[in-house]
Formats: sequence, structure tokens, C-alpha cells
Amino acid sequence: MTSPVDVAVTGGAGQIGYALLFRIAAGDLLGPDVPVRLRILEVPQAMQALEGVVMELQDAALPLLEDVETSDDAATAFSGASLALLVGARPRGPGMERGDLLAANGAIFTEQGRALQDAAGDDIRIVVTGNPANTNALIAASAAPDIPRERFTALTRLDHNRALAQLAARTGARVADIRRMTVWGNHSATQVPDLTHATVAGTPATELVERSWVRESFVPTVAQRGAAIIAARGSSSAASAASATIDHARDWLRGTPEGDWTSMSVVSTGAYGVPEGLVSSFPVTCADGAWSIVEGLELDADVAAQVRASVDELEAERAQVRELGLV
Ligand code: NAX
Repeated sequence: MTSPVDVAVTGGAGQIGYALLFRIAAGDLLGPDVPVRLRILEVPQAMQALEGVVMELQDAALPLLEDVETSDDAATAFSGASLALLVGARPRGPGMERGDLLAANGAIFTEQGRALQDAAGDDIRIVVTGNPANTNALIAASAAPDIPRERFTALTRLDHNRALAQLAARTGARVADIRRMTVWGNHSATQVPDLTHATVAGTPATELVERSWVRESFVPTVAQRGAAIIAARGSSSAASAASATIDHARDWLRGTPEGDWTSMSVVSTGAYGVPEGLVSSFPVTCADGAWSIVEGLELDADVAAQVRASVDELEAERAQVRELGLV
């Protein structure tokens, strides 16, 4: 057994939190030999519900779970954390404009960025799941100038996993046979699921599926999947979002498999013409706790145009939060 790792999770009383905390405590993120201490942040009005979740975590008697601490104070929750999964966010309420949503979340992610800088461990790595995830990550990073930029990431792994599932279903392959799927851009309806570099059991995906299917079915199905889940389930994706958050953090910490890559929203280095500093989704490989963007891919003309549109949206979001003085 190695020493325990402190993992902070925000929004622990929410529906993603309910799935995520148990998966972490079961060892799905850090591995079967690494004990975990959970540090959960919630808003004061959700602390009672969170106590119920903590009772259930105790009742699961999970051998790797060393300790659970809860707090409604960000610096207390993030104290000594090596990993922070920022799930809690302000949802869009009735009559709320996008600008109001950015402002409400801006306040949350500014405060949490500062608290991470003040209290988290030197090895802190941050995954933002709470929406608008990419811009929330940008805001948190701006509030924590002493934490290296590359430690702030946002979740597009759910979109990546949805793309894998759609291609597997279309080709009759197993998800495990697919390599090199990519999601570019923003975690929003403008996201760009891209199978042009993917292989299915070693065969290029483009040889197995029609271009018309990609354009008319694959891309819109993946991009609209969140809305389809809400329509069917009456509430938004939760277990799959938790699972993707685990996949993202696990691959970052423990590495992507040889010959494959994943999709993560990371601070742009200027690759593929994405303006430096924007938090955008790219194909990345991970090793030794660090990610690197897969460089040098040829972008299909359709994909390149869609990536430009998604990146334009990210730039517009950045301009809005700049106006609000958040970055
Ligand atoms: P819920 O509303 O069920 O839970 C959110 C929880 O966060 C609540 O318990 C709330 O009290 C808490 N919270 C709010 N502000 C907080 C703060 N300042 N500090 C700590 N906790 C706070 O939402 P849930 O379905 O769990 O979704 C959470 C977030 O994930 C939402 O922003 C949602 O839009 C986003 N998603 C992101 C996805 C992605 O792929 N990036 C996919 C799934 C999901 O839609």
C-alpha cells in the first residue's frame, strides 16, 4: 500500500457527485493500491444532504477510503489536495442570460482558484466538470497565477466517450478496438467530434463509415447527446459524466495507453491555430502526470471549419469574462 492521496470534489451532494465519490473511493481513479482521503466542498444549504452521502460512503465499507472531510469553505476543502475535481457549479436558472451564468460561475471559480492557490498541495491538478467547463477552467487558472497553467483542465472526455460509443455501434466493433478519437473545441453544442484519425481494430474509421453518416448522424448525435439524455431521463447525464471525469483524471495521472490518445480541454499553446491561453479540447497523450497535445495532424476541411467556429465561441466567452473583469 502507498500513502493516501487527498482528492477534493466540489458539488458532492449533486447528482454527478453521487456517482463520482463512490467510484473514487472504490479505487477506480487512483488504482487498487492507493488509499484515498476525500475532501468534499458544498454550499451551506447542501451540507445536510452531503452528510447523507457521507453516511452512505461509510456504509459501503470501501477498503481504500481512509477519510472523508466535508466543508463549505473552499480553502478548507482544498487543503493539501493533490487532485481537485470541480463539479459544483451554478446551473442556468429561469430567465438567466448567458452573461448572468458566466458572472455567477465566474464568482465561484475565481474564489475556488484563489483557494486552490492558497491551500492545495504543490502537486495539485485540477479538472473542471461544472459548466461552462472550459471558461470556468480559464477563470480558475487566472485567479491562481502561482499554479502552472497546465495544471488546469476541463472535461471533454464525456463527449469523447460518446463519440467512441457511436462509432462502435455503427461499425459493430467494441469500444476497446477504437483508437485515436478526437474532440476539438468547446464543451458545448459547437464541439467537434472527429473520427478522421481514428482506427477501428486497426482499419481507418473513414474506410468503414460514410462521410454523410459522419456529417448527418455522428457529429450531431454526439453534440446533442446531453439534451437527448435530459429528454429521456428528465435530468442531465450523471453517472456517465462521473465516469468520464474518472477517465480524464486517471489517464492524466497514470498515462494514456501506448498508440492511443484521449481528448482533454487544456490551456492552448497555440497548436492548430487555437489562440494561446484559451482552454480548448485537443487530442492529448499523458505520461508521468503531464499531458502533451498531439501535434502535426492534418485537419480535414470540414473539421477545420467546425474547429474555427467552436474556437470563435471560446474567444467570445473569454471576451465576455474579460469584460466582467474575471480574467
Ligand atoms: P447538480 O445540480 O445535481 O449538483 C451540483 C452541486 O454543486 C449541487 O449540490 C450544488 O449545491 C453544488 N454547488 C453549487 N455551487 C457550488 C459551489 N460554489 N461550491 C461547491 N458546490 C457547489 O448538478 P450535476 O448534475 O451534478 O452537474 C454538475 C455540473 O456538471 C453542472 O454544471 C453541469 O452542467 C456539469 N456537466 C458537465 C459535463 C461535462 O461534460 N463537462 C457533463 C455533465 C454535466 O452536465
